[in-house]
Amino acid sequence: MMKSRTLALSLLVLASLPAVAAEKFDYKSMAKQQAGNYAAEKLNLPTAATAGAKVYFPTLKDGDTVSSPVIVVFGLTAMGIAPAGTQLEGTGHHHLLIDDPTVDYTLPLPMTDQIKHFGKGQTEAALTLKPGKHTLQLVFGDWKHQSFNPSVQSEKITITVK
Ligand SMILES: [Cu+2]
Repeated sequence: MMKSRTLALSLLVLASLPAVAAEKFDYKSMAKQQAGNYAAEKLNLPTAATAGAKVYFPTLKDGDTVSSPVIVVFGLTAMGIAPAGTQLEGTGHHHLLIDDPTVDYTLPLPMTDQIKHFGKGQTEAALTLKPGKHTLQLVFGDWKHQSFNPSVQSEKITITVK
């Protein structure tokens, strides 16, 4: 529904442009970009991270004792946030790894109870965790949920939930 409306709108915009304007669209590079995206997705090509990019927990530290729900804030330096599926250079979305799941960094991160995606661009979460020790780690992912190259991930912290 949303898609067809956007399409109709872009067709309308295209139709209302003077004929010369159409020549300003660089179809060749647009096609190249699309082919590149397709290949990146099919081959699981990692996206280059911005130099100095970092994710971290600004409000939690290793060894903290907290109560559930745990408010986890996601810190990010040198890159920006974009919703999942939106390919924009220097951006990505947060993933939170809970209790040390095994992760294959050459593939998109799966969505599991232990691997939470924040694909809407969220920068914090309220986590319901059972009492006891838990580990938390942030992994920043690209538009296709894949870890960057080099990987942008936080240290793994252990917290105790009361
Ligand atoms: Cu994701």
